[in-house]
Amino acid sequence: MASGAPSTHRSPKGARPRGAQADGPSAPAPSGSKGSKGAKGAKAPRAGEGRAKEPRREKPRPSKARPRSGTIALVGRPNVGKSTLLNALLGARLAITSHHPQTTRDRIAGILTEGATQFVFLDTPGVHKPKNRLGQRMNDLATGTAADADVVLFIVDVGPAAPAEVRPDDAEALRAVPDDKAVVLVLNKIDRVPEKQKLLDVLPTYSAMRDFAAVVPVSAKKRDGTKRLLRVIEEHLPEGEHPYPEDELSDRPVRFFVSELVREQVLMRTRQEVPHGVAVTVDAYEERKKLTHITISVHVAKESHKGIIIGQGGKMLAAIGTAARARAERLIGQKVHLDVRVKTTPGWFDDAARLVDLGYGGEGGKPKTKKKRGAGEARTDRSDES
Ligand SMILES: Nc1nc2c(ncn2[C@@H]2O[C@H](COP(=O)(O)OP(=O)(O)OP(=O)(O)O)[C@@H](O)[C@H]2O)c(=O)[nH]1
Ligand SMILES: [Mg+2]
Repeated sequence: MASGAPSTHRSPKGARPRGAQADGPSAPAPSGSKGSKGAKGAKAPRAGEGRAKEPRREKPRPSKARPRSGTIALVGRPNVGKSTLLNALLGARLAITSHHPQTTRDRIAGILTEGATQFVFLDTPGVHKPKNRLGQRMNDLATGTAADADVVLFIVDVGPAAPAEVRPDDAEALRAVPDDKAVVLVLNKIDRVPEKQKLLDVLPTYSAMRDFAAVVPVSAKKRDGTKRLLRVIEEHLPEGEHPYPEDELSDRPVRFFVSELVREQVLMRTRQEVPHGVAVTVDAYEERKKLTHITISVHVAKESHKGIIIGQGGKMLAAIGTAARARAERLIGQKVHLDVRVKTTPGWFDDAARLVDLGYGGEGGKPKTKKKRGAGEARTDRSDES
């Protein structure tokens, strides 16, 4: 089942949620092209409403601190909780999560600005043994994101029995992280470890693999340990101007998140090979005064899967549409008319051209690079303005 990541009202770039509700997805937004065919409007979500204004810092820091900014890749094998952690760190339900492995298929930037520091988190697909072109692209995105980032959070799942040995697939995923990176080992799902003492036993196991910059135990689901993790990351971020406005939550457009909300409903409601064979595109996106009209296609890899998604008498498709629409309305802050169609696109995940059509081409959402301050270049803080 899709897990309930922490939710807030920060919304993707450009989306200004009105009437923020307690469990609404937040809206951010990066650059990707997924589902963009024929879609108009729908910029990326922004922070700025609701929780975005809540104080997040544990202790106040000097306002004249030099600006820091950097990219932080969340990397690990599938299902360890990368996307749940992204949402917890942002305080916003940005990325979809589910108990199915390979839920995340793209790089998704989540931006958090706290005082002088801007964190640009990059959620990535889980590193796994690829079975098709889509899987290979997902791995490439994870590896490429780790290679380009300033800091890597390498996430492992330690619940319910803290492991005495490193899982081979964790070790394999860690090989995707270049040696010269500052890597923070994040031990996730500690809420599932009844004997916390066992976590200490895990340390030598993982430390033998690599010289980690720090080891931080967290529960992404309970948002336990995330503040400490932010402070640890901050120490490793370089000085530099913030590449994004401070209220921006992501660089993906709202329509990307709408397509993900529909895919999340499919993940929640279907099993076995069906969720893995589904792609979602936005065919039309039209903002009107009081209503946003969105036309979505759910692409299935096999004709037999079409019937499963539609369900008896169309019940399944109706349920998917109703639930996704409710979330989309919270995201956009406006009434939404959501038209969901199902199409069979055989073997799309192994077809290079179809992958591009379905939004899985290129490099995914590539984060902006920060403007680094050169020697002698003016600072932009208040002391220079006076
Ligand atoms: N108990 C517990 N469950 C968690 C925690 N973090 C994540 N989960 C659950 O683990 C499952 C996978 O979470 P995701 O965030 O989708 O994992 P992921 O690493 O992004 O997975 P992929 O996108 O498939 O690579 C979901 O069912 C989450 O609810 C945690 O701290 N504690
Ligand atoms: Mg994920």
